Amino acid sequence: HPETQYLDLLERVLHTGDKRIDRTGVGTFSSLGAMMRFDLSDGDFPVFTTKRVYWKLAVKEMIWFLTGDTNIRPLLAEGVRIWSDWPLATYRRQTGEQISQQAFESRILNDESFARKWGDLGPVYGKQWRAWVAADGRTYDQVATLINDLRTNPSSRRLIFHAWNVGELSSMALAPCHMVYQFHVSGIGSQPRLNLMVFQRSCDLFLGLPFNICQQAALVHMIAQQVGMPAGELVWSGGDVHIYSNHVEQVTEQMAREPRPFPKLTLLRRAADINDFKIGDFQVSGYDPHAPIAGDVAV
Ligand code: DHF
Ligand code: TMP
Repeated sequence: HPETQYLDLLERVLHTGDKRIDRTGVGTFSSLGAMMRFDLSDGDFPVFTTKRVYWKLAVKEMIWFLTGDTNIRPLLAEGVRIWSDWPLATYRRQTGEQISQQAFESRILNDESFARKWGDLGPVYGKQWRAWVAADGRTYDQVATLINDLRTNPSSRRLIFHAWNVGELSSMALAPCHMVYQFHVSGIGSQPRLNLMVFQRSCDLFLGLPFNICQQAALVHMIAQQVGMPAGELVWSGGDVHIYSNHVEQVTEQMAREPRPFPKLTLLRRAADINDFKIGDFQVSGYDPHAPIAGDVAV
């Protein structure tokens, strides 16, 4: 089962990882370098099954990246709370007000000028993907260029979008984790298939990775539809892959579980373009995971 790659990685990092204190102060077991491959053909959708993964949240996050937005307000409007902790920490630090997460989120939702001031994460993924500002002063839409190149020059070795904009890192709430997306078309001339390799420099194996794999798979399915090719393979590679010390119990429980078959993804509609996908377009069938396992995110 392909999910065994993940369970094996958890075990390796837990047993051979280097124990250290990280930026957040929580502490991790950390190793350098990992790779996993997932077959996406026939609608296969790698949503891990050894705990329930909230795939809709992960896909909504991907749709949000694709809009180019960097404010958490539209995420909250969709019920996605995974990015609230970072602007909340900034707000508490700068105002000294011990506002609850819930109260902060309602203010972002109900007060547009508050949201503009406190809800923005800086020039993170969406900004770099859709409107990278270059030295020549021009703005580059890397995603639109990618889709155009896939249609006109599928054998290119430059089918990339990248988020590590060095000059803007210091104004981002969090430096990009999944930073390089490289596409590849195999079977040109006979049965073309769209493949993606991702490089993720830093990976929270318990909370981040299950979201990342499923949203990256969703992205391949979306772009594949747009360029008229079936989805092929997702190759995921990681730099600093780590398990937080407050996730060890959860991960140990998860490693004892038997993976079940991955679900299937059907895109119910042909989107007019890459900006036009809605969560309702994603139909997932046959997802039968083990019970959820909760864990705190290190901020
Ligand atoms: N920081 C850290 N330390 N780890 C991360 O994975 C991470 N991910 C970020 C931003 N910063 C991060 C963005 N993605 C969750 C999942 C993905 C994510 C952030 C958080 C998360 O907490 N998932 C929970 C449930 C979330 C919910 O129901 O709202 C889970 O059990 O999967
Ligand atoms: P860092 O910037 O100090 O590496 O911290 C980022 C943390 O967030 C790290 O634990 C990796 C994790 N992360 C993911 O695993 N996936 C994601 O998509 C994001 C945004 C963060």
